[in-house]
Amino acid sequence: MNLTREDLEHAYRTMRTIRAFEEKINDLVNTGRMGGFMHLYIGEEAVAAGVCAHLSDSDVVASTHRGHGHCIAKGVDVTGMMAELYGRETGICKGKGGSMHIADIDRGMLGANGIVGAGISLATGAALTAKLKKTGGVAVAFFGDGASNEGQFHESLNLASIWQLPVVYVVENNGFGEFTPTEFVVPVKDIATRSASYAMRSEIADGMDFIDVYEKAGEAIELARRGEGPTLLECKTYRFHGHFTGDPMAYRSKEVSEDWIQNRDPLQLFESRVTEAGLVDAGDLRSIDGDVERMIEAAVEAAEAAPFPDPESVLTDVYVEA
Ligand SMILES: Cc1ncc(C[n+]2csc(CCOP(=O)(O)OP(=O)(O)O)c2C)c(N)n1
Repeated sequence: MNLTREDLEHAYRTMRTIRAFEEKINDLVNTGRMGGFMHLYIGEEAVAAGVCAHLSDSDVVASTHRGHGHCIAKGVDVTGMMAELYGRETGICKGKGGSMHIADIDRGMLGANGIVGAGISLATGAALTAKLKKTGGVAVAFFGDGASNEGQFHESLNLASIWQLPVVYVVENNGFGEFTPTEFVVPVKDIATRSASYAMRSEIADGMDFIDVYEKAGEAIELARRGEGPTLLECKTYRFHGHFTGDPMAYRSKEVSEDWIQNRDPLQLFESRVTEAGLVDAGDLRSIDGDVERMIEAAVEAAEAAPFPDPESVLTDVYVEA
């Protein structure tokens, strides 16, 4: 493992920020302080953190409806994200996008996306751009197991393989598509095996283990950067909350969920591993927890104090201006 203490602390800060940001918005939605509903990424933090640790602002990421974790790991400003969820003018998309449309081109975040599978072809197009312009950049598509049944997945993998594009497809297999267990709708045990149809390299990572994701994503991203083509990286993971805030989760066993939450929490696994190996002190992790908590509280305060966008601005920043 070639991670320094600084890298490990950065990884923990990323995962803790995702967790704290989403625990806060879950609370805000449930108590009526924030509108709408959210798709929470809690439980899957090690995937976004492990992959994005290898990317810079000139690499791009295309996300999903469950996109807060990808945005935070890619460096999108948390205060701007919070204001965006509140629909305020100070939001990262001026309050007009909301949870499923957070984007920040300066950070290489092409956007969360309400259309299942759509980010896969966006990342493929971005990888083609990087290849043609010889930027040395890599594109990453995050998507779920359900999205791997979409035509966009199959068409994109085919083109990426034919053209040897610098792209990594990260399938976050969390065991469910909405309220349907993956095995009801996906006939293969490992989604990674779908890459064989496109003569593409694949890899399976334990999506609850930051280090495993970090190492496997690192190899895939390095190969893509060197012009050696795409990879389909399947990360086996689990979402601790429902499909969206308010989902009663009648479709899944409480015992199984509890087992994942108690025994496979990516933050707890990370902490045990790095503290037992003497790589990071538990006290330093607690101090990160405190920093993150204060940052999230300040973000909520700033968002609630900010104005809503001027109705006059409704036709700006859209594709077709009046
Ligand atoms: C094209 C399209 N079809 C259906 C939906 C409705 N929908 C929203 S999320 C979702 C499930 C997606 O499952 P998966 O890709 O496994 O992602 P997860 O929610 O598990 O992260 C569906 C079917 C949609 N938003 N877009």
